[in-house]
Amino acid sequence: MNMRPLRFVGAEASLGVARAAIVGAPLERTVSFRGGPAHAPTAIRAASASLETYSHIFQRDLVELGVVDVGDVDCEAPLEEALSRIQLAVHDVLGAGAAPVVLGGEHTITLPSVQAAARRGALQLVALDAHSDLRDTYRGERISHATVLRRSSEVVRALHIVGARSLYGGEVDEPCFVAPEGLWRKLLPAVPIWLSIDLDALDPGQCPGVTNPEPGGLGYLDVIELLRLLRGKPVVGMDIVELAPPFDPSGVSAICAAKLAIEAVCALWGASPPRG
Ligand SMILES: [Mn+2]
Repeated sequence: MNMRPLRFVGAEASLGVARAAIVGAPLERTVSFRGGPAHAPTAIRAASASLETYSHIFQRDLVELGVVDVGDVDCEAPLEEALSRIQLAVHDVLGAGAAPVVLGGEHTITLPSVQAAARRGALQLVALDAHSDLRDTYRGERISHATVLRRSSEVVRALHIVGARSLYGGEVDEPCFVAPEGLWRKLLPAVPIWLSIDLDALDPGQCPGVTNPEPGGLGYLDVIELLRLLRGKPVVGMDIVELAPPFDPSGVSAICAAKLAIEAVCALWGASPPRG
């Protein structure tokens, strides 16, 4: 038989030599508006097949950099257990010397991801998000897509939120909000960075298939500029969350997510020479 599993385009390396690792985290538990993130890792992998592995912008090729697709974390478990499985997967990838690229799933998956990265030392979180996700509790829950940046802020040394335009009103004095062009001034020098891209940070005109669309967002090329800014900085891992395939009938949002993953890997982990 000549079979192959569905995997992210160009992810042909193995863990141990790969510079980055695709990790699916199809968690969908606390979604409040419209569902679908459980199907996102599969949709993003399928969409990636339509894309080139070469980044014309960053002049790197995913295949040459070495990327592995380790599959999906089994999230069919009570929330706490699912989160610890995600944390373990991210921890294992980091331990293997690769940068995790976690495909959510709802935004809640950022918490176990940064917890895994913070086990290795100080960390700062750069989150692209339309929503502040800074509530202390939401619908009685302390851990939820609407509280994930509050919980994550308790784990990291600094939190920087770019693209927020949906706030509940209690967080306006928080120092974490930053304009895209101001991020470089806010970053703590030499402190490792986790990058979280909630796709709703993008304008719904360019990435409509998300759980909670919010008008007035970043353009795709704004996100590319942020990747350019983060290039050469100590980014240790990233996630891309909140794609809702049922609300992405054209598939363009899944392609946007897959393309951002390719550009991010080429930008963030393509600067140094390949691993020997
Ligand atoms: Mn979010």
